[in-house]
Amino acid sequence: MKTRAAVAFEAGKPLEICDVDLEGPRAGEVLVEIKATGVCHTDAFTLSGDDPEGAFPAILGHEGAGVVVDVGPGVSSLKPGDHVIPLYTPECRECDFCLHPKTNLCQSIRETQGRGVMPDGSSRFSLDGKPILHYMGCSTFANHTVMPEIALARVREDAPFDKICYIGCGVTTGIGAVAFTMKVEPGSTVAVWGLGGIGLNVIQGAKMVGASRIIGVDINPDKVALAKKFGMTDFVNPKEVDDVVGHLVEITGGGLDYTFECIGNVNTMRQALEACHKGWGESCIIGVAGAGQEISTRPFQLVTGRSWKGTAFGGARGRTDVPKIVDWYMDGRINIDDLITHTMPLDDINKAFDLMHAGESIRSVVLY
Ligand code: NAD
Ligand code: DAO
Ligand code: ZN
Ligand code: ZN
Repeated sequence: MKTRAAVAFEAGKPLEICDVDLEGPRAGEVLVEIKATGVCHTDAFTLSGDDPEGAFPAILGHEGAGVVVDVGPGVSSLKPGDHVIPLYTPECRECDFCLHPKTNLCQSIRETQGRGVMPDGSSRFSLDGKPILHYMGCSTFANHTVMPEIALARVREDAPFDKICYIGCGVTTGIGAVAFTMKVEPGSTVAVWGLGGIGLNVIQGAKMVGASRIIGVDINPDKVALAKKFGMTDFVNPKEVDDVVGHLVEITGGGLDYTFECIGNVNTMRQALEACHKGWGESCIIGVAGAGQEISTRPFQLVTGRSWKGTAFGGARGRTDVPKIVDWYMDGRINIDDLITHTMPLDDINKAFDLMHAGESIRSVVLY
């Protein structure tokens, strides 16, 4: 079949809207009509050329929601008409990682997904007979995509696609980092570096679990109003403070119980670790740093009881946890609507990247 897609032909160039060829689902695969997709910082990171796994031409996008159109042989958990959220972190429920209680990093299709192909090693997308790569196993910047069954979470049918698509990455990453990865306890103090599409979800996660103080750190003061609405109690602008770590340690009487880096900057990762309380503070890296970059701190920071952790997709096991997070949204426990600041048709998708780079959007959502 033909489907309309935004194709990344090469790094650093705008996406091009094309009618591409899409082959139907093979064994264990599912054809999905994407109804809405968010545009995440990680798509921009890959398009920039900084992503070591980034390969072109590709159809980017990993934060979608849609409807099952067709299933390949052997697919048993999904049928046409089911509403689904694509998962860039699949959940096969069989591999050593899925069976281990401490990780969500299913490895069953990791190698092929990282190369931009389906588990059988081939791509379903092509243009003029030449293959176009998949991206993060999802490729939601196409009106239709083919995905492995194990990388689709079935969700309730009354949930709006234009909101729940954000659960496919940003919402789950931020809230999950707090609730699943770090298991922040009620009454904890929390600081969040970067008040963007991920950091604001960390803030609402921290509020949801009952954190007593939630400090936001960002160089853009325009983010303050929304961050306060989501639960931020204090704001620190590094441009107005000489020593961010010293300032945070001082205003918290010794440092934070938990910190989260949601920027992808190795200097702020160090700040977030060193602003943790001596003896027990724990820092979580969420931001993805550029290829070849390294983090550093004095080892004594860890010797004296601070811990450095990281999270992918908020530690969520997608097929199990994503439907629950959709329920949290539908029950009014989490706010997604106020984070979706812009919507646009696929033809205008490059505007979503411009808005992101200008710091004007939290989330842009493309509606098909
Ligand atoms: P964003 O661009 O929406 O937000 C980044 C924020 O950081 C902005 O508000 C910006 O003003 C602020 N900022 C930039 N430099 C700063 C500095 N030096 N000090 C303080 N604030 C600064 O980005 P996002 O969509 O929220 O994504 C954040 C990071 O999370 C990215 O690196 C993205 O790739 C990563 N990410 C990780 C996962 C995961 O599973 N680990 C999932 C999704 C996204
Ligand atoms: O299993 O080795 C692995 C990696 C899984 C990929 C997880 C990616 C998480 C961070 C990228 C940002 C997501 C938008
Ligand atoms: Zn993302
Ligand atoms: Zn698995």
